[in-house]
Amino acid sequence: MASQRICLITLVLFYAHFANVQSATSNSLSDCQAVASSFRTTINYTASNITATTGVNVTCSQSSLVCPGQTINGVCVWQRKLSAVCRNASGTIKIRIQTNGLPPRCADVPSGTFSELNVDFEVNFNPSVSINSLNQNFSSISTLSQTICTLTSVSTVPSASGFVSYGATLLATASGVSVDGVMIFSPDSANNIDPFYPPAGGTAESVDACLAHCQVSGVYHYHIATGCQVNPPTGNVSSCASTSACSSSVSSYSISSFSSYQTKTVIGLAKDGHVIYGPYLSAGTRVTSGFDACNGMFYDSNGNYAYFATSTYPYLAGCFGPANYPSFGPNCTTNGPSNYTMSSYALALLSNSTNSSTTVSSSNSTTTVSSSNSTTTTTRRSSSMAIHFNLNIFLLLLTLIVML
Ligand SMILES: *[C@@H]1O[C@H](CO)[C@@H](O)[C@H](O)[C@H]1NC(C)=O
Ligand SMILES: *[C@@H]1O[C@H](CO)[C@@H](O)[C@H](O)[C@H]1NC(C)=O
Ligand SMILES: *[C@@H]1O[C@H](CO)[C@@H](O)[C@H](O)[C@H]1NC(C)=O
Ligand SMILES: *[C@@H]1O[C@H](CO)[C@@H](O)[C@H](O)[C@H]1NC(C)=O
Ligand SMILES: *[C@@H]1O[C@H](CO)[C@@H](O)[C@H](O)[C@H]1NC(C)=O
Ligand SMILES: *[C@@H]1O[C@H](CO)[C@@H](O)[C@H](O)[C@H]1NC(C)=O
Ligand SMILES: *[C@@H]1O[C@H](CO)[C@@H](O)[C@H](O)[C@H]1NC(C)=O
Ligand SMILES: *[C@@H]1O[C@H](CO)[C@@H](O)[C@H](O)[C@H]1NC(C)=O
Ligand SMILES: *[C@@H]1O[C@H](CO)[C@@H](O)[C@H](O)[C@H]1NC(C)=O
Ligand SMILES: *[C@@H]1O[C@H](CO)[C@@H](O)[C@H](O)[C@H]1NC(C)=O
Ligand SMILES: *[C@@H]1O[C@H](CO)[C@@H](O)[C@H](O)[C@H]1NC(C)=O
Ligand SMILES: CC(=O)N[C@H]1CO[C@H](CO)[C@@H](O)[C@@H]1O
Repeated sequence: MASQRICLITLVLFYAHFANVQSATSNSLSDCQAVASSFRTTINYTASNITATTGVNVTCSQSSLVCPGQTINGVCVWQRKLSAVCRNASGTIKIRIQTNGLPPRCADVPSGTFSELNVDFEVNFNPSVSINSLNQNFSSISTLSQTICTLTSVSTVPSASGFVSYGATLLATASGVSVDGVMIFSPDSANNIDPFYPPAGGTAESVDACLAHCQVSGVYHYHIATGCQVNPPTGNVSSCASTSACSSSVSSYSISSFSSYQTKTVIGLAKDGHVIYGPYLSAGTRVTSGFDACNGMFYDSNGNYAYFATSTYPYLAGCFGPANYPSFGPNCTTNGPSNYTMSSYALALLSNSTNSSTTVSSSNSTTTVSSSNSTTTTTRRSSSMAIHFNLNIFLLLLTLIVML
């Protein structure tokens, strides 16, 4: 009986210690490496020049397509080159992505230019952000549309992300890089409208069945998620127009292409250092709400923030968040949300900090998250967690000894 009571007391202490541990964003070196390992890299170091490295050959025997490499006996051969490396820069974990932008599969590019790129940037990995300190706060359809519906608005990355570009390719219209090395662009077409569901008077753009296409200077890119990112098809890739499920609804096709990946799946990294996930938050649970006007979401109680693939415009990342949750949507699409709602995590983070006198741990946790300089605070929290953990192990062992 006594030992049972002690056990109960220990459990209460165990819980209390963990309840006191303040939440922290997952941006340790190993968190970064886990995301980096989702990239289909061809080298595991940072190259001085990614384009000059030896890549991995990709062959495509499809005829009448633009070839970004050389055509040998009617077969197009190119090398894809991709690196994703994490490092600890004096306590701040950074991720460096280098890619030549070429895909690990056939790409149906029927005409125009298809170029090898030299993309190379480094950014703070999953930097801490706060619902109380928004990067975007849209007050009208007009201000929302001016940002989301402008191709080049992703050229500005929040300074707290520490984004630095080292490559030769300009990234003004890129929002990130896909795990297959292909660029992810702003959700907008060259005409600053939804490329798939344009408003009246606009024209939809054509893509291949992997939902990508080249812009005028030959940069192959995505505007919307596709299962091809995580599972490149072998063999030929046709056009979306000639694939009935794709041509009837690009957005449904995008989501259904993840039928074998109905769990939280890294599909890319945004230029602000936040992860881009596929359409699912967890096994079988698709993200259909909870995202903000940028398409980012606070998705756990630690305050982690990431972009998720949605079936509504802006599909991946429309701007760099966190943003607010307006009661209106952008005007450059016929497939946008008409309003936005906070995730339960966002709500909890908000209410806990709004009322600073509510609880000891809650009031100071969000303050720390919002005031950034994150890695120092994260390290401190991690070590305090370790101390609590050790203390709890000790108490558990003590209980076991008493029980024996
Ligand atoms: C990098 O990859 C090579 C093989 O390509 C492997 O031998 C080496 O151990 C890897 N290095 C690291 C640090 O993973
Ligand atoms: C990188 O390598 C490519 C291919 O070898 C070369 O064309 C380019 O000039 C190099 N860039 C730099 C900055 O050295
Ligand atoms: C890659 O393709 C080139 C032709 O573009 C060829 O010379 C080379 O041997 C191939 N490399 C491998 C490893 O297959
Ligand atoms: C791909 O298309 C080419 C013609 O464009 C054809 O010769 C080849 O057999 C096709 N490959 C596959 C795997 O269907
Ligand atoms: C990162 O670097 C800082 C300072 O240089 C150091 O205190 C910390 O232990 C390092 N973290 C890891 C995970 O190596
Ligand atoms: C967003 O802007 C509104 C005014 O339009 C303001 O009331 C609100 O406090 C702002 N929210 C944040 C988190 O900055
Ligand atoms: C959307 O709103 C912006 C800003 O008010 C305006 O400039 C633009 O013309 C509008 N676009 C459409 C398609 O209505
Ligand atoms: C916020 O407070 C509620 C209770 O008021 C608690 O359940 C929740 O875990 C807290 N969230 C965070 C992120 O601390
Ligand atoms: C929010 O949008 C959903 C559909 O996206 C709609 O069903 C709902 O009525 C809207 N709510 C408000 C308050 O406009
Ligand atoms: C804030 O918390 C205090 C004490 O917990 C409570 O008295 C007060 O009503 C709360 N205020 C709001 C706005 O929730
Ligand atoms: C919260 O942090 C502030 C300074 O950041 C400090 O003055 C205050 O005492 C802290 N509150 C608690 C309850 O730890
Ligand atoms: C100690 C430290 O890293 N301080 C930095 C906190 O972040 C600001 C900008 O957000 C930097 O200017 C400080 O150097």
